[in-house]
Amino acid sequence: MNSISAGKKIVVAGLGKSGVAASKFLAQQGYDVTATDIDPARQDVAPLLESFGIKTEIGFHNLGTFESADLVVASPGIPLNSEPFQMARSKGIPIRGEMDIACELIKKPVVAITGTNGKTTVTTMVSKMLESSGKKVFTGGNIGTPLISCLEKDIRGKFDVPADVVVVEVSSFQLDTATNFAPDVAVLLNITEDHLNRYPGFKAYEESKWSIFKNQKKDGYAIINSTITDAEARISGIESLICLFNASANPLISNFNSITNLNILNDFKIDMSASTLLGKHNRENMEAAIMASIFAGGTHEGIKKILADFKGLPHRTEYVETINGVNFYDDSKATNTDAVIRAIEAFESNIILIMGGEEKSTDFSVLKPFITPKVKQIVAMGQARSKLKDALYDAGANFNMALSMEDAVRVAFESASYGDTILLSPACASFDMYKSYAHRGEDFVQKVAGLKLKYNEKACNS
Ligand code: UMA
Repeated sequence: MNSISAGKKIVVAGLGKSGVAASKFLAQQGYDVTATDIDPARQDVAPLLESFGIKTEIGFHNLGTFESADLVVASPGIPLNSEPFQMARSKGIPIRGEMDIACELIKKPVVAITGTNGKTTVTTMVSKMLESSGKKVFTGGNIGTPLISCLEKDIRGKFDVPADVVVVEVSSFQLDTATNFAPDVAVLLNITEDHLNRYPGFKAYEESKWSIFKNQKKDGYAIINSTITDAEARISGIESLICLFNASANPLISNFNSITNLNILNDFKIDMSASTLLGKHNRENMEAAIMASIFAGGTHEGIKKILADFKGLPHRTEYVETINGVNFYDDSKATNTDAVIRAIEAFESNIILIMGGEEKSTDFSVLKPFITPKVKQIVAMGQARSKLKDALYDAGANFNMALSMEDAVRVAFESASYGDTILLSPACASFDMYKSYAHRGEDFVQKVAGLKLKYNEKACNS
């Protein structure tokens, strides 16, 4: 198996979705796999793994096991400076991710999408555009399905993907363990501050994002938002065919600019006015999705159909409810400041912003210039609430603290007037109180429903 064929003993670290899928796949290929997770609760996956002949070390990481491995397969959620990885590196043992190993074995065209924000939306759009162009698509990666699970052995014993094209959402964590990853089409949507608890600084995070292009072949396509800081300088180091997009150039007609004169794009001036998606960021998402789909064999008709049909994904500035003229929106997916800025920009004014959660060494003060004209009140909750207060109490909006989602929704509604917008857009991860951003968004929706019930009862009784 290409670059892992030399390695017989493989340690898979982390037994979430990525690690379990990698362990099973590698054991099925005959490797000597030890699967390990620091969390004792992951004993729940031990019987399954052991049924594949995999050794398990759960509740601890044994440095000796890492030391004697030929290859370490790292889950994206484990920081690369963790002790077992440092030890493996010091012994010259390669550390790779499940996505990297999978990609090397995939012989179908791979479209990879990264960026701080919008990557799930664009991944979904590209998949739908290709499907509506008649292609069979496997969609995976950071979006939720481990990429390695697309690989099946065919009757000749060769790996294959039962699809025409693979569309993969890629996080910076996955890029950090990608040594050979060489997508045919790679998209970089944007780079803004995020995950600074995992990187020594913003520069390191930027490096990670730009590395999506590093192994691309000369005939691969690099699709890049030309407004990213330093884009011009970075592009000079990329070997593949570069295609730029810039949503501010023309709001309605897709505006591609290929510095390598790709005629294929000239035939594809697509009217984006049929889309109902709001905001400049969504125009960028559409431009990127159209280009990626064209290069992966999408048709004009297939692409246009999805532009008109796609209504956006849950928990991304999603309308929830109106109570007494106050509109509620769920933007729980906004786990960094840039996403919050994009959400604020999508509304006219009179926003009551519910923020907070688990923070990631974020500088919340960058939000100040966006809060002043549009946000009338901030309600801060979760672990980050005091840090939010320190950063934003003088941003020009009233400031309140809340102890729970129910409390936050109530406080926000009590201070709202007819026509106001209550927007959950946290700028934080959810893990201090929830299993995921989706779980947090669902709780918000539920608490808004509870509020509506109470409001209606009160209205009936008065
Ligand atoms: N663990 C250890 N040792 C440690 C630390 C953690 O063993 O020192 C264990 C934990 O106890 C846990 C496991 O590692 O059991 C978790 O691994 P993981 O966090 O990598 O989670 P997975 O379930 O494998 O999910 C991963 C991605 N998770 C992260 O990047 C944090 C998923 O992206 C992805 O969908 C999945 O692989 C399939 O590809 C999620 C995500 O939050 C959606 N991504 C981040 C984001 O979008 O912002 C990057």
